[in-house]
Amino acid sequence: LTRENELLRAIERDELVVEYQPLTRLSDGSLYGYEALVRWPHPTLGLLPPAEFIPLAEETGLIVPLGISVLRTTIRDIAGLASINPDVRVSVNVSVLQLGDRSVENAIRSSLDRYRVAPANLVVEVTETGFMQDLDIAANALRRIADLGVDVMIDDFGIGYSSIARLSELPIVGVKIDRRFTKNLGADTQANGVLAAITRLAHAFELLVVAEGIESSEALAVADKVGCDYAQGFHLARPMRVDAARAALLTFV
Ligand code: G
Ligand code: G
Ligand code: MN
Ligand code: NA
Repeated sequence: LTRENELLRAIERDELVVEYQPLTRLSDGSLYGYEALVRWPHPTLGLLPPAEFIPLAEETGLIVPLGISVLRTTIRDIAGLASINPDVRVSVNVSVLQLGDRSVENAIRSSLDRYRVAPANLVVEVTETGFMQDLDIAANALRRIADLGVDVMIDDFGIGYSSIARLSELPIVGVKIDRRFTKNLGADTQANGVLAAITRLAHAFELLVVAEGIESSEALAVADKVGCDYAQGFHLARPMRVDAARAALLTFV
C-alpha cells in the first residue's frame, strides 16, 4: 500500500485520533478550552504527528475527508466536555484547502446538530499562509462558518505576509501568535518587545490574542505582562486524550 492509500483507509476506518491541548486564560489562570490536534496511529510507524501526514493529505485532496472526520470526532468529544463546563471552547485546525467547497460548513452544521453541541463551544483555526491567493473564496467560507455562530481565529499569526489590516476584514475574532515569537521570551528584551507590539496591534483591531508555544514560566509571565489574553504550550500542558481533558475540566470547576 502507498502511504496515500494507508491514510485513506485510516480515515475510512475512523482510526485517526484527536488529542486536546489546554489553553489557559491569562487573567486568572483558569482553563479556557482546548486545541484539537489529530494524530495517525500507523500500524508500523507508531503514532504519527500531523506534520508527517497533513502535507500529504493536502497534496492528495485527502484533507477534505480527513477534515470532516476530525470535525465529527471533535464535536462528539465537545458534547462530553461541555456537559462538565458549558463555557468550554475547543478549536479545530482547518486547512485553507478545505475551504473551496462547503464540506467544512456542512460537517460543522450536521455534527453540532447530531451531538447537540452549541456553536459557541467550537472555534475554527485557519492558517494565514496560502490564504491570500484565494482571499475571496476563503473569506466567503469563513463568513458562512461565522454565520453558524462558530468563532474563527487565525493560526500561526505573524509568519505570513498578510497585514493585520487585511486580516481584520475577515470575520475573525482573534489571532494565535506563532511559536517563533514566543520561544525567546524572558531574557530577550527584543522578543518581549515584539510580542508586546503584535499584541497591542491586534487589540487595536479588537482581536483576541493567544500566545502559543509557551515553554517556560518566564515566557508565561511575559505573555501575561504584555496583555495576551490566552496562553498555550508545553509549560502549561501537553496535548492529551479526551478522558484526560475531561478530568482536567472537572478539576477546574
Ligand atoms: O502536533 P504538531 O505540532 O505536529 O502539529 C503540526 C501542525 O498540524 C499544526 O500546525 C497544526 O495546526 C496542524 N494540525 C493539527 N491537527 C490538524 C487537523 O486536524 N487538521 C489540519 N488541517 N491541521 C492540523
Ligand atoms: O500550528 P499549530 O499552532 O496548530 O501547532 C500546534 C502544535 O504545536 C501541536 O502539535 C502541539 O503539539 C505543538 N505545541 C504545543 N505547545 C508547544 C510548545 O510549547 N512548544 C512546541 N515546540 N510545540 C508546541
Ligand atoms: Mn493550530
Ligand atoms: Na501555530
